[in-house]
Amino acid sequence: MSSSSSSFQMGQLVADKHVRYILMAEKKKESFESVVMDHLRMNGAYWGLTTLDLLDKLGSVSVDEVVSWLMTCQHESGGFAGNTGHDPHVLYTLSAVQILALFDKLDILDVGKVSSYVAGLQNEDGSFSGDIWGEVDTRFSYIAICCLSILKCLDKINVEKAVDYIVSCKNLDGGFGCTPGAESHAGQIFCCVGALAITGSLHHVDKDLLGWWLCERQVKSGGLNGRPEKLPDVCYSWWVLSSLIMIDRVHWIDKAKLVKFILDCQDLENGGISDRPDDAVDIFHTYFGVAGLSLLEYPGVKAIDPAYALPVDVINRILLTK
Ligand code: GRG
Repeated sequence: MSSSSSSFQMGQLVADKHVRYILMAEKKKESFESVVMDHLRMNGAYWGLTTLDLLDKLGSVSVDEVVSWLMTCQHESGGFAGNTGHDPHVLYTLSAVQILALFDKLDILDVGKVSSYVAGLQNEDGSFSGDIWGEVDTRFSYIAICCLSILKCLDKINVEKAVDYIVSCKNLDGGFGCTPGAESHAGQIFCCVGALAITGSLHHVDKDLLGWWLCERQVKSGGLNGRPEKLPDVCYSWWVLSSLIMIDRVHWIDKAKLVKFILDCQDLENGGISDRPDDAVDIFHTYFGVAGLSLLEYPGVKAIDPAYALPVDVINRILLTK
C-alpha cells in the first residue's frame, strides 16, 4: 500500500473523539466498565495514556496525579499491583514502568528494587513466573525482558536461558505458544518474537514460515484473527502486525484492508474502538486499534516501537541515553 493520503480515503480516524472517550473513561469511576477494570487499572492506564501519546495529547492529563497514584500501587517487594492495595504481578509492573517511561519519570523509581523483583521471578529452566503463585507463561518472559531492558538491567537475569526457554516454545508451524507444546497463538507470538527482538536473538525465528502463518490471519473483512478458524479482532492488528514488522514480513498482508477494518470498528459518535464493527467499545481495543494504525503509518498517529509497545520517541529517549 502506498502511504499517500489517497489510500486512506475510505474513512477517517476520529482522533479527537477517541481522546475525549479516554479522558471520560478515567472520570467515570462508578461505571460498570470501571468497576470490572478496578483490579487491572494499571493496565488500563497504560493503554489509555499510550493512546493519548500516540495521538499527541498526553499533555491533557496531570502527570503528578497519575504518578502519585501509580506509586501507591508499589509493593514492598518492588513489584506493582493493578491498583492500590492489591497484590503485585509482573503484568502490572511492566505497565507501571511503561507509564513512567511515557512521562519521562523513570528516575522516581528505585530501579534496583523493581529489577530485583522482576529478576527474582526467573525459574531454573529460564522461564518466568508472573508472581509468587508461580504460573509460567511466555507472556511473563516478554514482560520481564521488556521491563528489564527499559530499566537497563537485563544483566540481572540469565538471558541465554530465557531465550532457550522461549525457543523451546516454538512449534512446527513456526509460531509460539505459552509453554512448550502449547498451540501457536498470535498474542504469544508477539511476546516471544518481542523478547527475541529485544535480546538480539531473532535468528531463532523461521521468518518465512512464521510470516506465512501470520499473514494467513487476515480474513475477508481485512481484520486479523489470533489463530486459524477464529473471528477477527482489532487487538490482533497489534499482536500480528508488530510480529510481522519485527520479522520483516509486513508487506505480506493487505494493509489498506486492515486500515479499513480498524476504522470500521470506531464509535464515530462517542469515540472508542471495539473488537469488531458495531460491538461495544473499550479502552483495550481503542489502544490496540490506534497502535495498529500507528504500525500502518496512518497519518497523524505517532510511530510506535513494535517490540517495546511504546512510542518510538520515548524508546529513543531511553535507549539512546546512558
Ligand atoms: C505491552 C502490548 C504489551 C503487552 C504485554 C500481556 C502481554 C504482554 C501480552 C498478552 C499476549 C496475548 C496472549 C494476547 C492475546 C489476548 C487475547 C485477545 C486472547 C484471547 O484469546 P481467546 O482464545 O480468543 O479467548 P481468540 O481470538 O483466539 O478466539
